Amino acid sequence: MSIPTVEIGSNTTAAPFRTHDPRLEPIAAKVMARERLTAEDGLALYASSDVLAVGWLANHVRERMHGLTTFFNVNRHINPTNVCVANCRLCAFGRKKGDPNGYTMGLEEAWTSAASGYSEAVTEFHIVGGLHPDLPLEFFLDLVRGLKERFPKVHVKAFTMVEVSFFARRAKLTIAQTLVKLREAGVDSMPGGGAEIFAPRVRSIICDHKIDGSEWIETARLAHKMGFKSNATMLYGHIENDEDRVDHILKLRDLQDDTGGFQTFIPLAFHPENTALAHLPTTSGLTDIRQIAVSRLLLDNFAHIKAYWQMLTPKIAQLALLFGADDLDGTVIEEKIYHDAGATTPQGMTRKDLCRLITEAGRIPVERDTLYRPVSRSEDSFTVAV
Ligand code: V47
Repeated sequence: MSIPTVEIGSNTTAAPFRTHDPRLEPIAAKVMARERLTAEDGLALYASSDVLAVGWLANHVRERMHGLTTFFNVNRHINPTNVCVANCRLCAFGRKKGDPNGYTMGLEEAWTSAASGYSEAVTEFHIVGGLHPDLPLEFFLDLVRGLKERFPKVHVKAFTMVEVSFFARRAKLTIAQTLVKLREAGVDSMPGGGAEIFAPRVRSIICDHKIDGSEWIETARLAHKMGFKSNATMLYGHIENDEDRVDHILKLRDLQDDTGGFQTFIPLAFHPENTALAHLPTTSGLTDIRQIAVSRLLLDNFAHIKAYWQMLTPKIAQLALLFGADDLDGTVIEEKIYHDAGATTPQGMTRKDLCRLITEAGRIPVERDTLYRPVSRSEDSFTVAV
């Protein structure tokens, strides 16, 4: 089959498409014609022995959308508490109330930690934590209000759909009322966590205490309809199969067709250490790279695919930039969720480190804010192009 080459400067898909897997040929034709892929196509991409060809196609789409541009941001994670009523088998971070290894920050402590540990001006606070049985919604509203008072220019990306739903239940409010309060306090957008895998068979084993997949989707739908942007994740590499992954991704694609509220998709590789699933192996580099590529190809209505370096390792995240990813996430600072589950990556990276990874991959680094607007810097301050 002869497929036209891509004509974008020095982009890496300038070589013609070739595959030894005949099942990829009709998929390649659809990709070149910008046609939507089906669930069957997704399964064929997972099953293909030609992972380089799958990557070629994903990179073609990535370069068609973004050229060589590769995004990163300067952010700081804040995890106000690890105390959690859920007892998810996938998690090494959560602790029961009363556990000596549990912690809960006071408000002053959270505000101080937001400012500490890094000299470069952050553009984003990424805030997620455990489902604490006693902390009222008002605590989280005060936390965000205090951050906004102290750091008015910093975007607050806070609370997963699971946390929003938990806050609502505890406060005896509807999800909509809770979202209004969060917005009034200063929440600007939401991270993509808690989605895990929507398939009930898998969800009931890895995180049976969390809201189910349809509640996650309906909470995200409402948040988008109320004007919030959010991200979406998928946890892979545990007990799910290819059908579960395709189902998860296509459910997100359907929701995106309806709301357009998702900014980026982040496939998260399961880290088994210190979890109740510690007997499972970690994912391989090829599984990670293929997952990035399949995500790029199926999610034709998502602008961005993020290779979260903290989870993938900087080395695999860098390779992912040639397999469909256009974003590395950020400086992060003080990652806890993966490090409790055995991650050996550094806790944070500088802008310089991130730019080097991107440039070495033949890509062009662009610092973005949470809403993907370019950021320009001088000394320790920044401006966002609007
Ligand atoms: O929802 C928990 C995952 C997520 C483990 O929106 C685990 O920009 C692997 O959602 N092994 C939280 N994964 C992290 C998250 C995220 C990260 C970076 C950027 C964004 C964004 C969102 O971490 C959880 C869960 O899926 N997780 N435990 C574990 N043992």
